[in-house]
Amino acid sequence: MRIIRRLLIWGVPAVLILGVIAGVIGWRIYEGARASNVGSLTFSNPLYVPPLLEPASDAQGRKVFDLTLEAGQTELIEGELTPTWGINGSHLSPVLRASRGDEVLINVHNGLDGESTTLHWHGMDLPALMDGGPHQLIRPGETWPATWTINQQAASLWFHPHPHGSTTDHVYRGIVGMFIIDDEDSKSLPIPRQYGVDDVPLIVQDKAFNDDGSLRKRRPPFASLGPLGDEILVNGTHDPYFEVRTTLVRFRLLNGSPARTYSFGFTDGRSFSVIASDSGLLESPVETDRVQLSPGERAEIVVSFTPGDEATLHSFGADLGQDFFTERLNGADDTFDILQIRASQQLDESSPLPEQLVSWTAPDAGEAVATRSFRLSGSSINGQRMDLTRVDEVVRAGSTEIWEVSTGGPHTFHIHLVRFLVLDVDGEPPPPLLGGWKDSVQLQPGRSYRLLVRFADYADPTSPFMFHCHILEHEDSGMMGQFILVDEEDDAPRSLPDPYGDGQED
Ligand SMILES: [Cu+2]
Repeated sequence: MRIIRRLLIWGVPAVLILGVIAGVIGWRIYEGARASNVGSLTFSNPLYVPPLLEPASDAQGRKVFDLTLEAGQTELIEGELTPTWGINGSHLSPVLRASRGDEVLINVHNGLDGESTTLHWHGMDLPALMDGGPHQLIRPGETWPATWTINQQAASLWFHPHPHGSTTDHVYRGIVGMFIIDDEDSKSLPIPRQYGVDDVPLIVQDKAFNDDGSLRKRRPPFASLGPLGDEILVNGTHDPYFEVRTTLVRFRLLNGSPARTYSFGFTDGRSFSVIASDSGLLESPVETDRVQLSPGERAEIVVSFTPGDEATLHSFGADLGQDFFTERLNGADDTFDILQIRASQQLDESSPLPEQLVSWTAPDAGEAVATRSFRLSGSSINGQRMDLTRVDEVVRAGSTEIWEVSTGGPHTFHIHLVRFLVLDVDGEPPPPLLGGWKDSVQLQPGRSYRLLVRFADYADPTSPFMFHCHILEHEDSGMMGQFILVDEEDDAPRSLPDPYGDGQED
């Protein structure tokens, strides 16, 4: 009797628990298999390369770009029409390009029916009122003129909506574009720069689709990062290939996905050179066979080809810094073919990459006038969720600070306006790929990152900049804070107006 009772007391719950564990693992294996493009692509569609938008010029000599946000339908998957959003078209945006010293005027017209949004220039050094964060709301039918002088080194920046609480949705529907900044270095160095030929943007995004072709936010059970698509689009192209005609080709990789981290490399194991990170060229090319990008991060890579060559750009399993099981729940083990690259039988010989690209004198960490600590966990930063009316940090305009960032889970820390250097990770010098200027950094749980942050001289005590997690649903759920730049601490306001508080938004 006693044995039977023990069996019932211990056996039944044990069987139930084992059943749940097996169910979760089975579901993940099923979902994981669905999320693996390996072998399933035939590379049958030519890669779409978004056109460069030619600027007009106004009486003040500004480069004028007119952008219209609009809804439409796009054939993202063969034979299916997907309702999407785009800029000057139904999906994604033309590429914007300007040089250091240019004054730009960008008229952003909101042609979306009944939807307010914003357009944020990610990585741009500019006044807070022009930043396009959640405070610069553009209501349907309105046009927002953003104007500033380009004042930073050559880089691959990007732009996307940033409305309070609905960034994931607006980005996922397709409002994403690349903004290329040139400077004297990028124009004179012997690096590939013929747009669309040997200098090619690759906006990588994962999507999932319903049977009727509409976009679906696919959520594997227990994934904590947000939607993880099972189809990869590159510049909106599914199953893409690209033909190259030169021995060296530069790809500007942007992870424009809501939650997924990619570890890019080639299936034949070939190495390549990373020449730039988020905020511009590295001092020297870094030779590697993998570059990992979390949402919002960019890297420019230069890949070498021989005549008739074929190479497959692939995403291998990513390292989120979590334990084995949690990584799998978050899709870190998913692998994808990204793009097939086909080299012509005759290739134009490119100049070899220079050993040095740019040189800079890193600011001395001793110049930092303040050290601030940020802990990302739950849906908050330092225990506080985003409040549009609260000023979280007051920073002296033109100063340099050290921001110490740590996290309970995998997050990506992005600071508007600035570029920063990673001083150290857990007290150790950063790996070479984190050695350049950045605006976003992937954080691994339990580690501490010290960032040396330079703040531009745009004092405006009434307009905040954001700092936040760039995993979009984390941002939407409140993992974001605000800082203002001031000349004098006394200028700091206690609260800010809430642009969503007039009843037009819900
Ligand atoms: Cu996050």
